[in-house]
Amino acid sequence: ACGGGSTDTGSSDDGGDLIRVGFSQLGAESGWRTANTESVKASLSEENGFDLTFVDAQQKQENQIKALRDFIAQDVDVIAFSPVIETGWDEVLQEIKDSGIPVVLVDRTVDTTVEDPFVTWIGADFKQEGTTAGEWVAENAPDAKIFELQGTLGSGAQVDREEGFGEVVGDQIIGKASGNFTRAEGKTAVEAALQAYPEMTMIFTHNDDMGLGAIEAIEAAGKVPGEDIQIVSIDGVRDGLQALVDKKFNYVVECNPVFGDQLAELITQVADGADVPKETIVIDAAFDQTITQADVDARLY
Ligand code: GYE
Repeated sequence: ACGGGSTDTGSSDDGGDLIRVGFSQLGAESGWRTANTESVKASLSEENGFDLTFVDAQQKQENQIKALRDFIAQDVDVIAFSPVIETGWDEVLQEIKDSGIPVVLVDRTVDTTVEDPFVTWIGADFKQEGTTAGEWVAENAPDAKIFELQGTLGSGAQVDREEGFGEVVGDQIIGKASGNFTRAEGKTAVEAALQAYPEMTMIFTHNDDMGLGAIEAIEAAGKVPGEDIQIVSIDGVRDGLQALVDKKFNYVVECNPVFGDQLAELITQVADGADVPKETIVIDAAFDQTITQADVDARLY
């Protein structure tokens, strides 16, 4: 193996009845992603009837495209992937289509000219997540001056969360920048934003990890996160909900990454050539500071 990305494969030729799946995960950028990867690997296990080739693209589209081409060469039964951004897939999706291998799209979405590029998609309603966050702000902080910490630019999660939020409270936004869904880049973006927008009273972050980076930047600047600068976030990973209990986050819209079992079921049906719904929306909740430590401790991820 070469060219970036780590591969781990349990494949062998004696896997007679196993469903051979190539899964291109976009990276390991966040707590959400780690939980999602664990869930996918646990569900697509050999015990459950799968021969999984899992490749982590380290947030690079070129690594994903290479992995997808490898899956075609291996002639797997089903290709599953979480696209890092929405565009740039036309060529490889056409190649997959020509190979006849069915595609299951996971988590993020694609924007492509290829017709019927995938059999089915499973993921969350990102736009609704942004809307839910916006509605909390409209109700609880209608005067807040908001800096928006965007996820990876051009990703479905960034585009749709921004749209949903902006439709509700767009006129309160004073600035935006991307933190690429990571804690480190979220921190850097907020350090710069604290200089550029001293009037800021709230950060809307597209994921918890960037929000946790924001906390570090805010505290380093001598301000109090959750008070001087409120934080509204998306995901609901354990560290994010802990920040809510600690009153450093103010509101968190959940995005549930634990859908490996549903994915396994879909892949099985697709491999059998059975009819499947075009999309499966994973159900999300939302939490405010009334959440308890016991709720956080009971969390699976
Ligand atoms: O919110 C973020 C991750 O695509 C839903 O990607 C996913 C997002 C998730 O990096 O933490």
